[in-house]
Amino acid sequence: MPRTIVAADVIVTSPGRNFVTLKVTTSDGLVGWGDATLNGRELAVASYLRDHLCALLVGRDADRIEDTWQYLYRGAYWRRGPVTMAAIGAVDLALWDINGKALGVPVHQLLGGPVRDGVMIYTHATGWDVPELLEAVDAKREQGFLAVRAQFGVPGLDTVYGVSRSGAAYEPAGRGVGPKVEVWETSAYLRHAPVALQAVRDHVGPDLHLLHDAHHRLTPTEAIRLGKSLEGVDLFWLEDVLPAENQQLLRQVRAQTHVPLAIGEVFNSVYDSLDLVSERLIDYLRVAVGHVGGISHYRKILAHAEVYQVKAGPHGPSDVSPVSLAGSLHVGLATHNFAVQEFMGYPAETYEVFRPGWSIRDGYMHPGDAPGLGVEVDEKAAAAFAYEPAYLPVARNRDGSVKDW
Ligand code: CS2
Ligand code: MG
Repeated sequence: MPRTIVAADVIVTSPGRNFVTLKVTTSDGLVGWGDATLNGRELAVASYLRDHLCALLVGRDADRIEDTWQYLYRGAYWRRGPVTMAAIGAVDLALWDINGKALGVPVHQLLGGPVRDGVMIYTHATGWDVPELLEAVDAKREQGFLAVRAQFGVPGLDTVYGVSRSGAAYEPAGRGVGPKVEVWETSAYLRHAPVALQAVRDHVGPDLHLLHDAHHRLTPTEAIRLGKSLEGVDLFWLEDVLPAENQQLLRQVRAQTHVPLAIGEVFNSVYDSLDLVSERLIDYLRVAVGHVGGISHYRKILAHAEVYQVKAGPHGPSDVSPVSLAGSLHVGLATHNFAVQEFMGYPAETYEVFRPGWSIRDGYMHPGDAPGLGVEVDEKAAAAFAYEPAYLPVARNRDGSVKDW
């Protein structure tokens, strides 16, 4: 008897931040969960699912995960793009969840079983000035993290994305209609970044893995200068030095600095990383499982990267929901070229809605052995958190022109 999809429903909820979740129900009473969250553009994906995909799912065989992926991707005429791929990703995650539950095994077992005991995670440490930053890094080390991303304020600027002046936690998207505007000056950043990061390295010694994110803001010349100025810091990676579509220009950066490079959190299919990977212009690929069409497409992206010794280091801020994060951990546990998972953590309310089965020990994360993805969603709790518009900030240069994200 085929296991048929009888319902596909979209849940939009805001426990601490906005999430879009897909619930797929089968004829034998199984429920699979998928994440369709696209930070700051959530309702576009909710509509893609509600208005276009959900009706196509009803009546399909839930066990035909790959065929459903091909049907939604190749059959749509309009391919790729963040909205489309996040919607397909939610369906795919939900079907892998159902398949694991049907067979009584965790998703990592469906992918061939563990190749490691746990997935190393990195978290964020931010401080407006250097002493605050060192304190924040120390706090993360005390919690057992082996890898930490350090972000800091820049002298002369009032605000820097992701760095609060009070030391409080940040959310990538601020609530309210319309983005906040931040003023940015690259020259001030380029002067200060090596000072702040060298101070962290001197403070922590050689063992801690240190990462830094430049948020797509530099030109190739600026990226080369930054890379060279950080070579003595021994970074695990330098992230997003150029806007992600400037791929051919990355060759110049690569030729002139040996700092390891990571890119790809805004990518949505294998076609975005084909050249970067096959020319080995990056060391780490940042694609997130939910944003690239789910596990089915993600594992192909990683298989391509494996050939070129490029490793996965996926995006994992709070806007990647616990459902996607669990999917990423299952893939990470079962995939050889998986280096590190970003784990920013979530606001406390998020855990009132999402109940993940993962665990964290000594800087490593394990998705757990519950059947499927191992995350349950409390729909009643979700209903209590109404959607609120929220946007990532927009940066402008001193002359008022818009800065690259
Ligand atoms: C960041 C994120 O986690 C990261 O590496 O770049 O803060 C990112 O800006 C947001 O998640 C975008 O949605
Ligand atoms: Mg980033």
